[in-house]
This record gives sequence, C-alpha cells and structure tokens, in this order.
Amino acid sequence: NKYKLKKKHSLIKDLVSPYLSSDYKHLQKNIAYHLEYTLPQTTRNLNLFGTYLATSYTVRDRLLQLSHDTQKYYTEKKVKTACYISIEYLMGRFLQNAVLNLNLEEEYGEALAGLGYGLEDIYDQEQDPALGNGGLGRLAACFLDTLATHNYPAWGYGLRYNYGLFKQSVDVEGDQVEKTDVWLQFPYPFMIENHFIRIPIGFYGSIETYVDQKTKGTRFKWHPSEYVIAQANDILIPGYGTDNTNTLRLWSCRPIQELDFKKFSLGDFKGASEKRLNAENITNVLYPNDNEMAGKELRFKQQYFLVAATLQDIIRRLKEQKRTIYELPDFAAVQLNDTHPTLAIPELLRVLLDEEMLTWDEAWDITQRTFSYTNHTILPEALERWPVKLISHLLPRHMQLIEAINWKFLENFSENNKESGKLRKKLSLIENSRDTLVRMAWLAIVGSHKVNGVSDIHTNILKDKVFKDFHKIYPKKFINVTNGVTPRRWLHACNPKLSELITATLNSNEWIYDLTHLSKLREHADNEEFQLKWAAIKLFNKKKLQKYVKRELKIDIGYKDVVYDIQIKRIHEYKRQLMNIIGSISYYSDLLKMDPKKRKEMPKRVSFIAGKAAPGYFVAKKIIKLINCVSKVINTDPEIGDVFKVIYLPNYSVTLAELLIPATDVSEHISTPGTEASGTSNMKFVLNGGLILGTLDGANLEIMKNSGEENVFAFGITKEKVDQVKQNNIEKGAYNLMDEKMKNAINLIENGTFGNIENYQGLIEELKGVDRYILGHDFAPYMEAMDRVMQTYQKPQKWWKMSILGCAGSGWLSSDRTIKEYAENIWEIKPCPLPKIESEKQLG
Ligand code: CR1
Repeated sequence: NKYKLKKKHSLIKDLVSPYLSSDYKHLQKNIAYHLEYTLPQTTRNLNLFGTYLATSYTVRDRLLQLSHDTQKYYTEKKVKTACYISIEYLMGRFLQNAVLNLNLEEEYGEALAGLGYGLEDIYDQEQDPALGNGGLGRLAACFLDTLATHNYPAWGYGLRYNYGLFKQSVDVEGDQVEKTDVWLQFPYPFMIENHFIRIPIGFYGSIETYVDQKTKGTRFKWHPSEYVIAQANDILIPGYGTDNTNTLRLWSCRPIQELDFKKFSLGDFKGASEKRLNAENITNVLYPNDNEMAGKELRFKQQYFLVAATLQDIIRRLKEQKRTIYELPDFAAVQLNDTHPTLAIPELLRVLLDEEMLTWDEAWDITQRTFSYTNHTILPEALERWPVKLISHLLPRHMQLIEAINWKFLENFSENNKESGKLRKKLSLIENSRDTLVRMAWLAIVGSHKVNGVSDIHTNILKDKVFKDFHKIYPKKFINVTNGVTPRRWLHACNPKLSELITATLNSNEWIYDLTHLSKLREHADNEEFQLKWAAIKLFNKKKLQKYVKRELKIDIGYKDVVYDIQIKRIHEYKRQLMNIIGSISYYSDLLKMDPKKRKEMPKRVSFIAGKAAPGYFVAKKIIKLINCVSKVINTDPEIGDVFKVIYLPNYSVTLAELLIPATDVSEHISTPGTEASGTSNMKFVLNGGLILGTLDGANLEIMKNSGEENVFAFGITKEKVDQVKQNNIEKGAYNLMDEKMKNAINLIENGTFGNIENYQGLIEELKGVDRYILGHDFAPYMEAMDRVMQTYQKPQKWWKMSILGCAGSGWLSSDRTIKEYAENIWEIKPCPLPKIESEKQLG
C-alpha cells in the first residue's frame, strides 16, 4: 500500500512538473488558464484586477508545489520546527514579495507585457492584508521571511480576521475617521482554505473529578459546554533564492453546526443562525490596540481559540510521525509572541495531564521545555492581566491549573518571615487588587525556558525593573534578542534602484541574504561619484512620493533641496508625535518673525507624519487633529510658501511605508527614553540611507553603536535620568520648568491659531501639569538636533557620507541575524535546505 502511494505521488509530480516550468511562455499559459477556468467570466476579468488574480493563482500553484516538497522533506528528516504563535501578522502585500523571492520577476514581467500589462500595475491591485497593528505584527512577518529564506523548518500560527485593522481617513475637521477593512470582499489567492484541517475548540462547562484506576490518584476532565471549529487557512511563505517554503496557518472560527434546523423549521430564523454568528464573531475583528490591553471577553476567547487550535495541530503532526508525546520538546519549539498566546501554557498542561495521562512533573517539564516567551513592551497599560472570574467562567479547568502552577511555584518561597511574604506577593501569578487578576507575563515566565526582550536597553529594563524578582530566581532564563527587519522587503523590493546600486558596487547580490556584506560600502562613503549616484536614487524616490502626495492630497511639494523629514508609527503619547508637532508650531512661529528675505533663503523642509490611533484612544486622536489643523494653517500661509510644510498622510500601512521609507532624508524616533522597547522602522530607514533623529531609546542606541554615533542625530537624556525629571515635574509643575519656546508654541494653540482650544484642552493640561513623557524637558534639545539636521543637509558631502555609513553599518539589523540568535539560543533548530535537485527553478 505504502509503495503504491509513493508511486502515485511521483506520478502526480511528473504530471504537474511541466505545467509548472517557469519560462515566460509557460507563465503566460498558466495565467490564461486561470483567467479562463479559475475566474468566472473571462471577458469581464480581462482587466487589471482579473489579471492580478490570475497571476496570483499561478504564483500560488508554484508555492503549493514547493510547499509540498518542503513538508515532505522536513518529515523525512524528522527535523525540529519552530512554531511562532502570534495574534498579529502584518504581512504587507504578497505578490511582489513572492515573485522576487522565487526569482521570477523577469519572466513574469515578460509574460504580463505580452498580455498588455505592466508588472508594477499588477502588484498595485493587491490589498494589503492588515492583520496586525504595528511593530509586533510586522516583526512576525519579517521573521517568517527570514525563516524561509534561511531554510529553517518553521510554522507561523495566527488568526484569520474577517476584518483587519480599520482603514483611516481624515475629515474636514482634521479628525480620524475609521472604516471597516473588508479585505475578504474579493478572493485573496494567497490564502488557501485547508478543508482537511478542522479542529474542535471547547469553551465554558464543568470539570469532572475521578480516580485513576492505575495510579489511584485523582484525575480531572474538562467537559466544555460549547464547541466551535477552528478552520485552517494557509499562507505559503517563500524564501529568497531557495525552494524551502514554509506555512503561516491562520485559524478562522466556524460553528459546529451551520444552522439550527429545529429553530429554522419553527420559523425562528434569527435563532437558527445565532450559534453560527456567535462562532464567526470570534475571528471577526482584529482588536485595534497597539501597546494596550483590550480587556474584552471576546479578545480572551480569541487568545484561547488561537492557542488551543495551534497546539492540537502541532500534536497531531507529532503523532502523524509516530512519535510520542514525550518527544514534543524535540519536535517543536513554541515561541509566544508577547503574552497574548500565554494560555498555551495551561492548555498544553491540560492536554498532557488530562488527555495524555502524564504525571504533573512530566507534564510541567515538557511544557517548560516547549515554550519560550518574548516580551515586547514595558508600558503598564499593555501588560496583560485577566480577571480570575472571567477565566474561571470561560475555561474552568485552565483556571484550576493556573492556580496549581502558582501554588507549586510559590512553594519554593516560605511564608515564614515578612520579607519572603512580601516576595511571595510580588511573585504570585495571581494579583489581589480590586479584582483578582492573573498576571499573564508572570505565567509566561514561569512556564517558559527562555524569556527575551527585543533590544539591549529593553532587556536590561526587564531584568532590573519589570521582572526583577524573576531575574533573581532564574538569571539564565532572561536573554536579549535585538529585533531585525528583512532586507528583502525593506531594501531589495521597496528600493530597487538602491538594491541595484549596492549589487553593482559590491559586485554580488549576496548582501540580500547576508546583510553583513553591506559593510563593504564603507570604502565608498567618501567617493564623490558614488555619493552622487546614491543621492540621485534618494531624489528619484522622493519624486515618487511627491507624485503620490500630489495625487492623493492635492499638495504640491518640491523634492530637490527639500529635506523630507518623516515620523511614521502608531500615534501614542510615549512616541511623542505631540513634541514633533509642537516643534513645527515653534518653527513656524520663528519663520513668521523672520525678515522675509532671510526666510526665503532658509533650507526647505517637509515634515511628514503618518500613523493610526486606536479608535478608543482619545488623546491620540486629539494629537491627529492637532497635526491636521496645524498643517492646514502652515501649508496655506502665503508668507511661508514652500519653505516649510507639515503633511499628515492618512491610512498608514505596510504598503505606504514601502513608499515613504526609501524617500526619507531624516526620520524621527523620539520616544521618551525607556519606553520604546525597540522600534523596527528606525532600522528600515537606516537601511535605505535615511538618517535618524532620535532619543537614547530602544534600538536607536544599537544603531548608534553599529553605524557610528557621529552618523545619528541623537539628543536628550539617558533613561536613568528620566525618573528625576518626572519627579521635578511633579514637585515644581511641568509648566514652570518648560522651555520658553515651547511655552510660546503652546500659547499659539491656546489663542486659537489652530482652531477651537477646547479640542486641545486635555493635551495642554497634561503638558503643563505632570508632563509624564517629559516633552517640556526634551523640547530644546530636540529643536537643537533638528537644527543640526538642517545645517548638515547643506553640506551634501557630509550628509551623503553619513547616509552611506549608516547603511554600511546596518548589516546586523537584518532579521536573519535575529532569527539565527533565536534558532541557536532558544529554539535549538537547524536549517534544513531542500536538496537542489528538486528545484523547479532548475527544471525551468
Ligand atoms: C514595541 O512597542 C517593538 C515591537 C516589536 C512593540 C516596539 O518598540 O519594536 O513591539 N510592542 O518588538 C508591542 O506591540 C504589545 O507590544
């Protein structure tokens, strides 16, 4: 039987192989095939969008074959896999990335040209699947690209939300308007519903206690009272220049029963669909909060749904390989991306104890060896704590297990004296505040064998402050793994001209998968001819952005001799977009006071800001409004003309970032020291020759170390001094300590220059009162640093040298380096490249 099956496999492979060869004629045939047979109504689909769909189906065909080969090979080799569980993935558009990674850009270009379409226009048809909020989800996407590129056996696990992150527009008043992101309205060819993978997930119910006849010990069994189905939807992840193709599996929630026929027959049509709607609700919407806990029951359900489905899937694959449950830690390394998937810990424990009948010690040992946890933030409002009451209701057995874990853990710390009593309270997984709450980060630490922060400074804060007591107990458990970004999307794909120049200069494209090669650019940093080429590419990219701004916002800006200054990220008080805009007000006021002749000669700057605010984050929304109102006043002031502009770009997304980052001269990363865990866009800017105007925070510090301090416009105090400044603010009142220029700018807001002051009352009161993020204190150094930026830009040779050296020092910023560290220091997994013989590229 086995022999027959093998024969069948190879027969089918032989049959499809010629279909999948990759010369452009074949691609064209494949595209025509899909136009004709996959999409209904060819004639109507013979347009850009239809052709985009058909093209995507041909890419998907290729990926499917590579993925089959990959899975087969991994299984044969019995490799250990990394399983990355994340409630968010911010993948960005797929088609261009896949075509580039498959190294088929030329062939597709030719094939489509023959049909009368340009590749770029086809790429442009794709929606940007926004299944994440910000850095955390984008990091996960970069990791997937690296894992495939470097042939690591890996799976991504997440949720397939019906509606992604809201679409943002700005109304005439300058306010953010949110619209549902109906991204599944049209087919999305890169996501493949896998009908064979359907997993039941329970909720609620009761716990049965019984005596195990063998051991005479007490055993428990959870009887959920409600079930839903987790349906797998697979996105195949190609690597660059390799056949290895991994899978991102996204779960969507289906009802156990589509329709209640009894209710339907009785005429209760609404009731008949109620269960279906309730189930679908679980994966309906991505919670739009970044760095903030939502605290809603439905979100908690999402979290459990994600981990329960994922663990069942992993264990099913383990057993398919005829391996025992004891081998789980050698079969899969499961990474918890922040605390959102922490319920995986009690869930695995439950499976091992109640279903696999292991002893506690065995089960706990396997659990700890399987999981590791990454912390992404120290902001208190983001640290997840869930009410015991809610957990007990939704997942009674899990709550019981969390209590047991806590009890066993605290056993090690005696209750006898006052000191250790205090310590027990601090260490307890369950916090007794007004509500009794489970501290998810504590649970994640105790249940994992490794815990990591995402930059040097962040990990040190975890060790010294946030998780101090745990660090004392488990000093070896805590390690740093500084974030990174994939150079494929964030240089090679988004900045093709720079990519070409680098390849030509280094005489090799090896840098695309080994970014350390960029260091060889150092020798060219002073070379005038090279500088000119480098600068010309920046100008080209600025022009592209200029066109976009004209088309979308009807604003005319120059691009030559204009500094493009950009701050793009989620709007958050700690990221201090407010300081940026107050800086612009202050600069505007200085310009107005200037002699008109001198003003005209001032170096020109456009300040771009983009980023969404969580719909419930009132303060952040007011900041957006202020930016828009300031922008309106400045941009329409005839006195200012083209010397200075402030532009807010709506609907920030991965796709927009791909346009903005290559076009940036200087980018702002100006968080209060100690608040931005890492930041990853800072890395992308440096990679694209953008300079950084930044505080001594997150990965900025490591960029300074690697690209040279002299190549970064750094300003402000170290994190150690922040507490003292905050204390001074509290004691003396922030307004009394505030810089005069900032006072003036605030004055302009208060006297109505930018519209009704009532809109900004809250913002101003905070700045004048406590000023938690110490804008007042940092304002003068910030303005001084911006001044340095503008001065330096007037010296092209110096500027471009800094730009080139920044890029040359960014080899370590690659997520390839990051993943190598995870693989070696946490997961203990190894690359497993497919033998080249099977390569369909070689066949083609
Ligand atoms: C951090 O704020 C970091 C990313 C990725 C974010 C940002 O500084 O670069 O994670 N944290 O590590 C986050 O989203 C929930 O926390």
